[in-house]
Amino acid sequence: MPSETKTTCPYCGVGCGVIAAVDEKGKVSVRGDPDHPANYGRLCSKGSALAETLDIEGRVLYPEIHGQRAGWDEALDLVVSTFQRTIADHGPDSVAFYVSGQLLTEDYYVANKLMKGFIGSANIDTNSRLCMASSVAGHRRAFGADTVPACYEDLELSDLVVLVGSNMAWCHPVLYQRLAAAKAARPAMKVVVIDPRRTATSDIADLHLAVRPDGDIALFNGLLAYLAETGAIDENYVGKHTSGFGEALLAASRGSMADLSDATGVSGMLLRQFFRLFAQTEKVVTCYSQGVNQSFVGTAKVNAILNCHLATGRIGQPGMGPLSLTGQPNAMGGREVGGLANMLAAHMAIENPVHRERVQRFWKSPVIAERAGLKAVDMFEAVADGRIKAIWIMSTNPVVSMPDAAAVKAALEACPFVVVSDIQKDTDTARLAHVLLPASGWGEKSGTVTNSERRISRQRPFLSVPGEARADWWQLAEIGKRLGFDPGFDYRGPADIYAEHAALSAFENKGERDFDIGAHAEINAEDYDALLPFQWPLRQDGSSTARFFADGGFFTADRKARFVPVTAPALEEADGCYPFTLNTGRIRDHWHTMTRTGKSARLSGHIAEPYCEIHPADADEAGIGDADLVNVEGANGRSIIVRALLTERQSRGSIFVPMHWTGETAPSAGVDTLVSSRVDPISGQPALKMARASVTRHVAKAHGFLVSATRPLDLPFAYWSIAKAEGGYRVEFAGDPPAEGWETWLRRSLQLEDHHESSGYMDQRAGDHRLLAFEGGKLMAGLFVSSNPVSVSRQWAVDQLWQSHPDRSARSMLIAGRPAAGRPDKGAIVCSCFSVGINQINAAARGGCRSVEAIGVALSAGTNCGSCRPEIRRILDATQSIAAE
Ligand SMILES: Nc1nc2c(c(=O)[nH]1)N[C@H]1C(S)=C(S)[C@@H](COP(=O)(O)OP(=O)(O)OC[C@H]3O[C@@H](n4cnc5c(=O)[nH]c(N)nc54)[C@H](O)[C@@H]3O)O[C@H]1N2
Ligand SMILES: Nc1nc2c(c(=O)[nH]1)N[C@H]1C(S)=C(S)[C@@H](COP(=O)(O)OP(=O)(O)OC[C@H]3O[C@@H](n4cnc5c(=O)[nH]c(N)nc54)[C@H](O)[C@@H]3O)O[C@H]1N2
Ligand code: SF4
Ligand SMILES: [Mo]
Repeated sequence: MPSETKTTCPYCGVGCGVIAAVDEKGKVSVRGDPDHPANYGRLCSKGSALAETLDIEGRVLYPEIHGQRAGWDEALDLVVSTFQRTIADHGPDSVAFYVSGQLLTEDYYVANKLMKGFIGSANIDTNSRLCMASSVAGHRRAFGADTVPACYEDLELSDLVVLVGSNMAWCHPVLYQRLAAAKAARPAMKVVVIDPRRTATSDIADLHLAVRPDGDIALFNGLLAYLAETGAIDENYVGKHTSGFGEALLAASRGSMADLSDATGVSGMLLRQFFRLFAQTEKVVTCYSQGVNQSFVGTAKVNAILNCHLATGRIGQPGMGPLSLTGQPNAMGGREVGGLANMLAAHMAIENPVHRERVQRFWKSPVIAERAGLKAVDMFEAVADGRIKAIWIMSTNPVVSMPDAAAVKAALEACPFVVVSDIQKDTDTARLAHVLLPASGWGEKSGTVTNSERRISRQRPFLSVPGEARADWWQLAEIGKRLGFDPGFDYRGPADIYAEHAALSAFENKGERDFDIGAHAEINAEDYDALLPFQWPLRQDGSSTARFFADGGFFTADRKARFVPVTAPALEEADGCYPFTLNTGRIRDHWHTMTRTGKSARLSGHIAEPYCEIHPADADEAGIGDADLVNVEGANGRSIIVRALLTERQSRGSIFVPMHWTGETAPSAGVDTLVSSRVDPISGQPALKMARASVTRHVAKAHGFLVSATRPLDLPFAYWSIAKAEGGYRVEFAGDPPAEGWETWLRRSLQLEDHHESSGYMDQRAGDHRLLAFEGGKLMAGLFVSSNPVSVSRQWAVDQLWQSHPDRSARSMLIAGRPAAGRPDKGAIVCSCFSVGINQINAAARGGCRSVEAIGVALSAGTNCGSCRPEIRRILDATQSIAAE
């Protein structure tokens, strides 16, 4: 019998329950936990592929000092002595921690306690600054606390779900499936998507408003004005539980419909339809994510949305309310422990002296940070100009994910002391560490995470820890003790830390703080291990609430919510040199900088190369064809090279580039090198969704595609991108031909030996080269080079790796890069669970399959995790409309 462990998915903020099974041979498999209230058994493509990402390839196994293996004592002592010396010479603000919403609450709690209560600086910030800071600031302005008032069930109970700046189908897929299922069961329910792009999420939308980038404030202000004009305001709620409505309404007065249409980029007709729907529907949930938060006016966008819900009293009741979708698995836990530089702990405020005194007394700490510390962008600027001289980075990869990433890299290169805790060795950030500390990863570590609906769940270990990796909390506590601060850090395990965190949440909390899990203040290790998922608050007396604010009770001094007057910003007009707005974000099957999802061939098969979505008319004007490579240049003069993807889903004048590619996977495609570090002045969150850029065709002498059983040692090309494939790797590249010649390069780079036979074809004039390498008749490598982007059936070529191709005729097919007649080419993978390609779906559609369900019956596609169902629907729609033409 395999042993089974209930745990929580380490990716997005939906926070799905996972059952991990380990069989007698140590093989891991995962499935959704049917009892977990976030997912009731469902998992998306990333969750389903978790078992494929647990190998130890590339893991950091031992502490390293300057790239050399070291013992834990030696590494920790070096961290302690350097931090101590820096603090003694330059004060506590000369050191910093940059942490992550992917830490567990227990890790995060210890990091925050050490920095704010014992080192005495608030220079601890987190990648949540790039992610949730505007929501936190918006909540605090309106509600007096960072409270998420709604829960997931509200999506199912509502009659109108508005998704603003959220690509839920790809980024919160299980929640999207819950929404899609609710809409299928109750077709009267309406979905509105507000996003400049027509994403996979908009496929279930009744209305898609392709808002102008950052046109959201104008849109929601327009809505507020409309609600007032049409008598849709809940006067009773507004009068009893809020203040400031008049000012907010004054700021929102919208001018003519034509002006509003200009400001939002949405036609008057669509705007009216949306306004009417919102005004006439009582049960409305508005979900929002990075299209709202990651903006230079992110906090104002959040308040513009909250204003509409407060004005209609649609908050805290079943099926109603604003719902900020959190990105990372523990974005919420980080907020609860106060992991942001401008917060304290347990939702207390750093600027409040009563709170500071209370936390210090509870921690029995020698000091307490007196003022907010540096926010992420400022923090790396302080590293660059030498104010910060020692930094510890945990569980995040800022050299890739921060705006103005090249400057962040340069800052860390120049920083006297960089400590990095990670699970993978070769990340772009880990490479710059003076001290690299091996962290235990998902499946090895133990603790809790909080999802978007305030639900706390356990992550439990089911694997042994490789090498000398150690939990993040342990690393932090060891430093605390070595700095002389025990007993403050003398924890036996995560249960002790969790109990302390719970006790602090209830400490002198007479209902004036929302975050209260006092019921667990004395939890023991056994009960902690058995903890079932629950929503906070869970107070000492056992009372709880699934929703907040139906009857007011806000966390401001007068317990009333604040309307915040917001005005739409002037939007920049297109600039002659940089005519496009550059939008960035995520793809379905990869997670951020791919250190984990990049290990899975299945997940890498969906989209295997960095790309730039551009409207066909814009591409046409710029002389760019589909599958061309393009240079995308940012207003800072830096440029990246990515593949052009022409699509009408993209609005004109705007391009979209995903954030996932790094120095390890496609060094010329790091989009954050182009994004400026402009931030929202209130939240400090960078405007990652909006940069200015130009796009031109990238000219290269040679374009190539390589499938290989091993990873090439070098790729000496201006552009390359590598992805895991079943049995090996797939590589796209472009640049000058290698000086040593194609064959010599290939044999050297793949370390092919004499017994590897090769066969090939060369047409010097056309610049075409085809080289194949075999071992005992099995394909080990296939290189396809041409003077233009090569047309090779990618998935088919990948499928040939390790296959026997004994005779000349089989090999000539390979050289042609196309399957022989009757030998199927699946095409690009759509369903990663069952490896079903677009050509197979098209063929099934031509054969009579008309629905996603029918495709499921015929090909199994879409029947496991369901993440690809929106794409299957889109492919069917396209084939049906072609048939109708
Ligand atoms: N597959 C996958 N899922 C993930 C992640 C991942 O890496 N991969 N990461 C997780 C994390 S940490 C996060 S934060 C979430 C992010 O989840 P989302 O916020 O849903 O994802 P993004 O792709 O960043 O951006 C969402 C949308 O905002 C739109 N947008 C851009 N500008 C504007 C604007 O001005 N107004 C409006 N209304 N919309 C705009 C973009 O076109 C984009 O479609 O995803 C989480 N889930
Ligand atoms: N252009 C652009 N940039 C963006 C965004 C965008 O939409 N557009 N989104 C932003 C957002 S919302 C986010 S959240 C960030 C995400 O950006 P990052 O946080 O930089 O990305 P990740 O790849 O998730 O980095 C997590 C790191 O932690 C390591 N790790 C995994 N598990 C553990 C562990 O248990 N312990 C330790 N110590 N390490 C571990 C991983 O190997 C990896 O190196 O990117 C931001 N950057
Ligand atoms: S939706 Fe997918 S990535 Fe997010 S928690 Fe669930 S299984 Fe994990
Ligand atoms: Mo995020």
